[in-house]
Amino acid sequence: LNEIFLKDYQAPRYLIESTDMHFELHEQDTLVRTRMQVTANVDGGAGAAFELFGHEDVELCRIAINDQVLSEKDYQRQGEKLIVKSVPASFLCETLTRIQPQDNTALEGLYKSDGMFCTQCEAEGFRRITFYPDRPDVMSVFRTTVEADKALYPVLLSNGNPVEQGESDDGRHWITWEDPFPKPAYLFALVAGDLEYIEDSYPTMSDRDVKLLIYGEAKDLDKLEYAMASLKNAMRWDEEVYGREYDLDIYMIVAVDFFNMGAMENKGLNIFNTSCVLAHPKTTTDAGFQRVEGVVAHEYFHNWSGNRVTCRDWFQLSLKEGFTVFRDAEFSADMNSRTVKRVEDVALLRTAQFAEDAGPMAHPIRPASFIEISNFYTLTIYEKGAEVVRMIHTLLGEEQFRAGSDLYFERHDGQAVTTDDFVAAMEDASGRDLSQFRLWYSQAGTPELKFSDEYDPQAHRYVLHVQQSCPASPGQATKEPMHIPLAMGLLDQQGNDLTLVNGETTLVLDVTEAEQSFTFENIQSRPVPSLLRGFSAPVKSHYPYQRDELVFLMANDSDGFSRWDAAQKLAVDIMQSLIHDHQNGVALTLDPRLVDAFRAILEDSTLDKAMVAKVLTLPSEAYLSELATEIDVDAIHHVRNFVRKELAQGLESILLSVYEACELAGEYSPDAASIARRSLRNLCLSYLMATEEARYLALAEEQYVNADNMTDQSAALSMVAHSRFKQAAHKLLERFYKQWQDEALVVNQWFAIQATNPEPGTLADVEALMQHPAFDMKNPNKLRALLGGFCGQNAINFHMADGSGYRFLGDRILELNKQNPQVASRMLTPLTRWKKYGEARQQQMKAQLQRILDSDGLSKDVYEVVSKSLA
Ligand code: HT7
Ligand code: ZN
Repeated sequence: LNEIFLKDYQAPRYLIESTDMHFELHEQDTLVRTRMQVTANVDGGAGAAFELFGHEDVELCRIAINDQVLSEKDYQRQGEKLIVKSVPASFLCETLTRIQPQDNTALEGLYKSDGMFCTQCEAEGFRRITFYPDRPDVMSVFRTTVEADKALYPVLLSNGNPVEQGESDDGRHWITWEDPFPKPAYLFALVAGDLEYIEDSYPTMSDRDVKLLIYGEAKDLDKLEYAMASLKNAMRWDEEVYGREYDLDIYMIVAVDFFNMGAMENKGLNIFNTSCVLAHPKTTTDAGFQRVEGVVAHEYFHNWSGNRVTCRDWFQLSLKEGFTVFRDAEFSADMNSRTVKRVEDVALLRTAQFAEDAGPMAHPIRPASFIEISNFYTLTIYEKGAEVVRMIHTLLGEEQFRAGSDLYFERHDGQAVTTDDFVAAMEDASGRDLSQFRLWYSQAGTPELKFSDEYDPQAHRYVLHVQQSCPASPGQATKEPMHIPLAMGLLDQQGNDLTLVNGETTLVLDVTEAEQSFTFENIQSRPVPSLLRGFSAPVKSHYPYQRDELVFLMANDSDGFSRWDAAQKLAVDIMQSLIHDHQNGVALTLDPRLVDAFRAILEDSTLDKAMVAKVLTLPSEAYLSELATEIDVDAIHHVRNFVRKELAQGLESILLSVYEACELAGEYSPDAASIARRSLRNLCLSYLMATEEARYLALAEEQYVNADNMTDQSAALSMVAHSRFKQAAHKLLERFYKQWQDEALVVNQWFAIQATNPEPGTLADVEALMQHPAFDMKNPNKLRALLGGFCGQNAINFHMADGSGYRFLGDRILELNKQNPQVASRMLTPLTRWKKYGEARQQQMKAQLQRILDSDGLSKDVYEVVSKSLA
């Protein structure tokens, strides 16, 4: 299968000045007429062949150049390419294609979700609609007419502004939309359905009124307000923080139930997975509310970082995604608690992105090659990409970063550019040399920093030594030293920050060499270093902390993130020793320092409750697995449960009193303070449930019954469902389903809670649930809940020693491969990490990968992941 390389990039030979489309939507055959006004690119297009892309499922009924219908001898088909050999320097190209959206289960291109037509064109979905130069550096204005049956599809939408409409006697109607901003085809969108909407307006900074419309099914109309409020907050924030104003007169969001990812930033017409837009206290958890706020903002921010300035080619994906994730993270930090947001993002990065960086699909944030671009919508491109932008922000400071961003938008508005252009704008605006920093874009793998230090009491001198390295990754055996911004401080014996330079207590050191030392003078006693404050770089850091020093940092570090990190390090250190003990048959005893440190935090009522909940949450099994050289699934699970139970028994009375103290009166609100109370309260309850005492089962049941919101209800349900109280679990799960069977997103939570049950027998439950009438193999949200929950978030069951979890996933991938290749290849991830398991598991995991590789008709998506993970 074809591998595509960044080094082979060539500018397009022809550009499209304007595109006029006509969609005739039908229940069986949909007809698409496309008229493109084409001109040779200044870079020497004239005389060259004209290249279009079209998927094999698209039937080409007609193609004409300047009214001359082409016959098959006038063009060549090479895979997805259609090459017209001879064209003039400027011409009109017209095509007519026939497609079957109703049979499109891949959910790329034009498809149907619950009876409504919708599109997903990023990255290469447009070629499943029509033949077109479907590449992001070909930008065109679009005029789109959508025509359909009026009764079935009263709402007809596309990008831009509606300009004309009409209807015919046969019950059909049409609307024409015009988008004045040139855009690549991946930002094209169309929706047709029986939809209702809520409406609002937003006065921009230059006092233009923008009409805001959020569309959904009638039954979901009461769940759209939070997305609307989030949208308006995002619009205001982008004006205030980046000086970016919205450009069209109308901004639309449509909620659809069948969607491969979270949402899509199509110009003026975002299409959202219902899971990222619908929010109501009764059906949505606090995490769900925050996700809606974050994703709505993310898609909105793309209007500048993605749409006005887009990517030259798909190797530059992180140009828009890394920058936009950085922007949405800062927005969420400003709307809620900054430290909590940072902790959540770092936990995700260190657990899942670091694992990706160490796995067979590891790639730099600007990959050098790919077989299927859909496989590169990864945590590396998004989350590590955002960390790279954050590092530039750290190096330049707020003001110069803003100057760099202004210059980037001004220089490249309306263009398709590269990550290098982004870095160049940051350099030019700040005068800072980022040449070594650019290695972050080309080198894969997680760099490691190894620290040591020495203190000279006579000279009052402290020296911090640092060595950097980066492990080999596919195709990159050796790495050059990177430019790593290291934010750090020093604490004196009393726990106060030392003033280091210019009154600063936190310095950003430039780590640029393989080995480097930093000297600090006038240090009166041996300090405790606080390293990588705020997680200033996406690296692993190793300093030989004593447990007492970590307890000290937990209590005293002035950086909230670092206090949490110290707690994580302490818990990791303790759990890693216990795992070792367990493996060697040594009886387990918990270091009392962990219990004492946790008690001190629970007793301090002045602390931010959200942070207390974060600090008291033990590192996940997934994080412990990422840190392990060889993953011992059973030992990790056993030890984490042991520590939870010991903590719960040691802290029982304070846990109960904090649980009671955190009860909230009054109406549900998703504000930061209320979310904090609920999260701490539910954390306390989960510890209490870990004692396995019946009185806490009763408490969880009481919470379930009294809950007026989904956060408390589903937290209680999952604690009971994952407990050894089988009967109670069964009863509550039934009751929950009965109550919520008509709410698809809540039923998905019900699937996920059952799929992640760590108790034995879950595989059989999951197999049974796949036959449940509410399950639908074609719906990605349901697949993610049930299959994703079991294979990706239930290690103890997925990795059962008899290999049944692996066989189950292998079977499902083979089923999904044709039906939805993008989802199939994502679901494969847990099998690809076989190298970190013991020999027996490795063999079984590889056998499943091989079985998939040997099967006929593999999609590019699945083929790329399976073949690379077996290489
Ligand atoms: N830019 C969007 C990407 C996306 C996507 C990619 C592949 C297949 C389906 C997809 N749906 C959306 C999402 C975003 O980052 O905003
Ligand atoms: Zn994005």
